[in-house]
Amino acid sequence: MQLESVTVRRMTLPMLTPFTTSFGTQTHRDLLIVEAHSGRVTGYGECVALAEPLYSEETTSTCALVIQDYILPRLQGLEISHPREVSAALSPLKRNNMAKAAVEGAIWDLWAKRENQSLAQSFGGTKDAVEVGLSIGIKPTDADLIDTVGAAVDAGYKRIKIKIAPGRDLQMMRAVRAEFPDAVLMADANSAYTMADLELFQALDELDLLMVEQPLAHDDIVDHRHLQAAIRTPVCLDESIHSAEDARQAIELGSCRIINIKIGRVGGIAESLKIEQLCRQHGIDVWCGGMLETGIGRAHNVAIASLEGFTLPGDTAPSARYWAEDIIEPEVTMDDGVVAVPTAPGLGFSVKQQLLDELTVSSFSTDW
Ligand code: OSB
Ligand code: MG
Repeated sequence: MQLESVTVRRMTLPMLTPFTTSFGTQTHRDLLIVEAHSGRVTGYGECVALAEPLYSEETTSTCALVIQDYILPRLQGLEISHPREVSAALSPLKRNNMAKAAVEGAIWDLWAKRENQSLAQSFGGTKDAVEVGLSIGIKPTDADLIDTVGAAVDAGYKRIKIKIAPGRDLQMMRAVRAEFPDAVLMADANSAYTMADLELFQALDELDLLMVEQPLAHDDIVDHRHLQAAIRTPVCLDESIHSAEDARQAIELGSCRIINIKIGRVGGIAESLKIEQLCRQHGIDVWCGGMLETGIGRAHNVAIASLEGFTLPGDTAPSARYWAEDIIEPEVTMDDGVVAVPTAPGLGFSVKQQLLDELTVSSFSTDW
């Protein structure tokens, strides 16, 4: 297969409710959708970078530039017999993982459709449904948070993640635990703390959390090792893991017991598969993270979460939670805390092309 053309669209979607983490508040999602065309088939990918470099160094604008100037030229005329070859062709380009993953994801969807396989099937996903957790942003008051957690428990989510930040941590988590003694709870710090906060994490041990996600710096695995050695709660790494090599080093050091895989953060599906395999070999639990995606990115996430090594519920809540109207149909539904893995070819959804056109504020295409 050769790519005949690729189109990249930029759009801004207002979020139904603002989402606050230790690094800031998202009220809108500024994102890219990649369409890869070959033989009258279209594959879709989503770029998960945020508008500002607050989660990682990439942004929507840097990704658009890198895709246009560096990624697409390397794919022109390339004979692709398997989508795994895309990450190999892009490997000379350092990092820019979210830009790479957006394009690789579109090509993977395209290839799966042409092979008449579901995306999950195309890389060996075995589950027919995946367990779903919810990620709850920082709320103005504990009462607001408790209401939101209560609604999530009632809705059947299998695991509830609560964002923490300095000043909104121990007391707040104690209040939630007191209200929901049996809930499966975890906290995500988005790299807001240092080892000077060790006592805080030791105190969190009392709350029987499933894990604490990315407590320390976004680029650290050494201090995380010291922290993990000093607390009972499993440490999960998110921001710190960009590749299977990073995962290997973190596992070897003992920096975490759990890894959150985000396809965008690690540069694509091929790299995600390597990390899943490595974690399976080492008994490290894995789950699929989220980046406030539309239905397109979410469908990629559900497909990857269907792999055996994804042992814990992921942030794969139906994207209707974030958007007034999603760009895919039919709408994803969650029953008893699980979402079905689509079996139709590729992503298994159709994209609302007219809505996509309406939402597009700018776009570029290859001139091959
Ligand atoms: O750390 O997992 C994170 C959203 C944006 C940036 C980072 C993170 C998140 C989430 C969202 O937690 C989870 C979701 O997409 O539902
Ligand atoms: Mg996280």
